[in-house]
Amino acid sequence: MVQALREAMRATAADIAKWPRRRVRLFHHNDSDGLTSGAILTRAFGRAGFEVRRSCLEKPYPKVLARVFEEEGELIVFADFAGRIAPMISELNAGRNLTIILDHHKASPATDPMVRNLDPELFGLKGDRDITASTTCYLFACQMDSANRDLAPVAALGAVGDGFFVDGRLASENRRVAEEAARRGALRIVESGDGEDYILETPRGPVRCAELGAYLDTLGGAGYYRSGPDMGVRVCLEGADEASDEMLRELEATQQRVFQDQIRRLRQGGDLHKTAHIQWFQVGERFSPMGVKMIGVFCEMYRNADFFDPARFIAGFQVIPNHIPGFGDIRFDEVKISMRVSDRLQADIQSGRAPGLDTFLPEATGRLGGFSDACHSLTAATTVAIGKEAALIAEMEKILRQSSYP
Ligand SMILES: [Mn+2]
Repeated sequence: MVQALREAMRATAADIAKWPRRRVRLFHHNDSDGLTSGAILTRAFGRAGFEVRRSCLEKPYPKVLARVFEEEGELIVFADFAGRIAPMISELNAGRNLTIILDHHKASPATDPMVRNLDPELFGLKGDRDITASTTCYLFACQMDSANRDLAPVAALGAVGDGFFVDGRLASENRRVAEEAARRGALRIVESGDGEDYILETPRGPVRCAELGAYLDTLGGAGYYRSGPDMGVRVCLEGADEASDEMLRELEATQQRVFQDQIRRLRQGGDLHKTAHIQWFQVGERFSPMGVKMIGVFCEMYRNADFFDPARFIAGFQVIPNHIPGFGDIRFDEVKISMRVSDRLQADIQSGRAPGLDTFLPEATGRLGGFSDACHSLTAATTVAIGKEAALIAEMEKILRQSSYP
């Protein structure tokens, strides 16, 4: 590990050991990397004698953060998100809480000494190659107490789940965690045709990490508003069982039913609106009780389907419920927009013949007072107020018209 990161983690772990209040407010993401991160920290803080109040978030929404930082004298931890918004968190925190960020996405340094941004991106590691949030949390947990080394297989599970490989193999810190898990007899690293397979030894026998990672993704995504993340964290620490299998089956059935209904609507044509460059649809609350990640999952799964025009950008809207499980009611009154492109448009974007989604969605969102989080050239998502859907599309068309894109 980079020496400076280890030192920063050690210093923060020492501050935790001296922290007067033995309780921690833990926020973590809902995908397999986020759930394993939440599990590792829940166990590590539990062992250190802390009461852990854990909440799973799909995103660190500003309205949630505003509520979180009404507190004072608390220990607050964010895992698998928030690295980039450390300056905003610093302003909200204003020295009043000890706040720790264990993320691996693009990061900005904190500006409040009481906010510790331990995102390895700030220490020369690459979050999309060397280290996941699960591995970051694991390394931090080991600084708290070397007994937490037994959590290496949970970290390895998150690393495989996030899907960053070099030549089909985990790399750098992620790889070292897998090797530690293997030394402990909890993981087998097996050569496969195009790299490596990672097999976890669980109470029910060997399971591929890739398979268990997808299992967790469904619990956390499709099950977000149905205690799926709680079940996911339990699976990370204790293994899958009949109850988690049953929940998975129900969630898969829900997803199947909801998606098929949406496909039928899109096929019938009435749900799909088309402008010069964009095709868009609004699922409202029909995807409930699945999380708002699912609008992105839907667009991703069907981006090449025949009910979409391969030449137009795809945009799906889903209403964000005014409630965060395990946290409380929050009036968002917002919709999430997820955008994807067909293979054909993808080739045009990659060759520079078409603009990437990140060149117009965040800009248009900003003009409407919305919130941009994760925007890349081929996948992008932001949020705006309910009712601004058509205005957002119009704003994007305006930007596209002003660019040289025909
Ligand atoms: Mn992650």
